[in-house]
Amino acid sequence: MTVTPGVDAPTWPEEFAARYRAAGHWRGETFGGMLRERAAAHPDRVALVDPAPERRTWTYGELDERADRLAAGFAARGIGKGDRVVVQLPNIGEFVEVVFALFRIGALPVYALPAHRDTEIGYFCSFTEAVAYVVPDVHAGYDHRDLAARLRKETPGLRHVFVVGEPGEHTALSEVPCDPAGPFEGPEPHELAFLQLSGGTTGVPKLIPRTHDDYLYSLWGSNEICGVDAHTRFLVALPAAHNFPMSSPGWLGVMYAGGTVVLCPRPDPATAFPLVERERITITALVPPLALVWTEAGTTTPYDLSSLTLALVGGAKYSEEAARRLQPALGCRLMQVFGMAEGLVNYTRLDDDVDTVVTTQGRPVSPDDEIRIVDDGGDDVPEGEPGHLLTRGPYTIRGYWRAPEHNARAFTEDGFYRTGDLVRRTPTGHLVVVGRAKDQINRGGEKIAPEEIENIILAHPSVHDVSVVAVPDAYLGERSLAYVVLRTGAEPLRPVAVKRFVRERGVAAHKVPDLVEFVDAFPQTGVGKVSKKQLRSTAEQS
Ligand code: OOB
Repeated sequence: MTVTPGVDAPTWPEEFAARYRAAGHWRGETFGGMLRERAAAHPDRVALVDPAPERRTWTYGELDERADRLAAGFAARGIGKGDRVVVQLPNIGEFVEVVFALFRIGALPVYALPAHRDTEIGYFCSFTEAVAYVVPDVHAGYDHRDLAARLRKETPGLRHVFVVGEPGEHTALSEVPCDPAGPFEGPEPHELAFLQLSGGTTGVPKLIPRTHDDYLYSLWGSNEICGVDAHTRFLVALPAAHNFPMSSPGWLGVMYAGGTVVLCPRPDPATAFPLVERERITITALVPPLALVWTEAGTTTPYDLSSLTLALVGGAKYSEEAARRLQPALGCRLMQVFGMAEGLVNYTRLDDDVDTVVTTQGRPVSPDDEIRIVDDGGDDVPEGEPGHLLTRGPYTIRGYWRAPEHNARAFTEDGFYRTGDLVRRTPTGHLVVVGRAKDQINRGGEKIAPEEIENIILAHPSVHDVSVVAVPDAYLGERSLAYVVLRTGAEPLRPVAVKRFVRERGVAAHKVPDLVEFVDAFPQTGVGKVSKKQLRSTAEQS
């Protein structure tokens, strides 16, 4: 089950790799090595704070040692370089320990989100041929051990389930660490570090292979732009497994700089604001709906938020009006972030004027991020005009994990990633996101591939056809609406029954359609395909 570079995960042609190394973007570091170096330089500095239920802290020295011991324990159980391990942990200290232990071995974490259920986790385990799955015992009222037990029956290759907390029939993570027998061979900087999830537009989520070299560049590049240093105290309010709070600059960026990462169990102001005060948080990352809630709460909060210097907002379109209100309410700077787990990240800059910060989604991290804005035929549009965003660069993947057919569509022949976003560029080089060409719903930063939900609903015996589209929503930006055509003669269904059907199939709660409407037929395009464009405009008007 080794990973074959260029086959499992397309990689950069050698001439590009050489250029990125020569430019100093790829520094030849690995995540395991990075932690080792920080621990050697300042072993007693606090790397990580997990505030709940009782406050725990890990210094860089402790984290380094714990990662070594856990890595040794994983290795003793047969987990080796290149093996895939699905990690589904909430914002707790063990998440960081586990991923650094895997980095050390060169095993690849597959970052599942806490909200994922049987369908998604089953797919990640089988598609990546994962050898292990790491879970909490119970999180947010859900028993992950039961899911793991169901999964093990169906997935013979899944040899281990490690549980943080009470293990039940599985293995307690706390039993795994042991004395290292010797140093690991470990990964090379150009090799894969992990598989990240794509927002997706297809029936099953695509996996994003990121290397040590490329991801580390996105971290330190982001650190320079955001002013992250050893004094930074970063609050991880969003799920730690998501690319935005992980790397833009995220908890990994802050650790790269030797700063302190504080894990927040829930992102609401009632949980987060006391932590901002107590832990003297300087930076955090929010999606637009959360930024709205923080802005509202910030104006009247009794908590002292004065340590906060910067709020990064991204993941979905942030309205200018909401953006203008953030700074006065929270008393900190705003930076907009337009990024993607596939790579490219854009930031507004600390020296941009307010109008630029509130009306654009920033400009790329790297001088070697290549941006093309093209029309439907693939030709460059005149400067300033909107078009499809294509990108290529030192931290943007050249293809998804084991998906050659999809890659042929999602990337141009010369390696540009088709982002599916519609943008225009201002004279200062900032991008403004004006829309989306890809079939995706952006529900407050959480991405939903309509096709994935359509496939589930189609399995209902009363359903003849279904089309899932986005509808505008004042708070989330978008919500999902399932238009359903029932089979002739089928028992009438109620919307709630469709929602229940999707939920019972075992998918993340945010993918259950917010609205369900029954129709007799779908509008069609000239070639007889369902016209989602027309469905969306019907939805907007209703
Ligand atoms: C981030 O990553 P993903 O992979 O969950 O989603 C990427 C997509 C983009 O292609 C775009 O459609 C949308 O999310 N998006 C935005 C946006 N930021 C992301 N749309 C409008 N305005 C923005 N500011 O969402 C992500 C990854 C790293 C950093 C930040 C966000």
